[in-house]
Amino acid sequence: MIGDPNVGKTTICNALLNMEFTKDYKPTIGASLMKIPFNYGGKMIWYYIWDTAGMERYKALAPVYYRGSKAAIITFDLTSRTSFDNVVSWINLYHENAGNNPLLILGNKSDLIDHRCIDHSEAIALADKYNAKYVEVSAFSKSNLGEILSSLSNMVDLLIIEHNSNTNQIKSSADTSCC
Ligand SMILES: Nc1nc2c(ncn2[C@@H]2O[C@H](COP(=O)(O)OP(=O)(O)OP(=O)(O)O)[C@@H](O)[C@H]2O)c(=O)[nH]1
Ligand SMILES: [Mg+2]
Repeated sequence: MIGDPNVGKTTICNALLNMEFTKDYKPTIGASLMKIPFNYGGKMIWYYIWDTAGMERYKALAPVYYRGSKAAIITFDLTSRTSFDNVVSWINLYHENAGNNPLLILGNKSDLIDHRCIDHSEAIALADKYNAKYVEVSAFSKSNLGEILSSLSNMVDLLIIEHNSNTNQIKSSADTSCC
């Protein structure tokens, strides 16, 4: 999870964990690992998401979290033109360190309708340019949050460990039929 400071990365992760929305802004220091459950066609799977800091002073640490990742979620604030303009530099930084993995771009704070300055078509045009998926969300109103984890499940090959009494079977989502 990457993007400018204050765009709502931590709040989105907390909302995915059904935690209460808080108005206070507490910048993330370094990064924290979020383990988020998801019902994938009747099976419970876990996403391990690094919620990274947006503040410039922590940028040097970023590659540590990008390497070994399967996809990037790049978040901007729909009420901040600067955070939208910086999406490209976050994409470049990610690609330099993690290669050509899938990208999911989130436009957050869709509840702040009167303050919005990025329209849907502009965000879609950017996503198309980088072959990314775009989803508009609000961590406050919980709008579209379900789209985040379901989009990721279509973008990455999930590692599914099935537990039964005799053995743990490991499958990838590419050879698992679900739904
Ligand atoms: N209205 C509204 N406010 C939001 C939303 N999501 C987050 N916020 C607010 O935005 C501020 C920043 O949220 P954070 O989640 O801490 O931002 P962050 O991207 O993690 O910031 P860094 O950790 O510094 O990179 C907080 O005051 C949140 O309450 C949203 O969907 N709507
Ligand atoms: Mg944060």
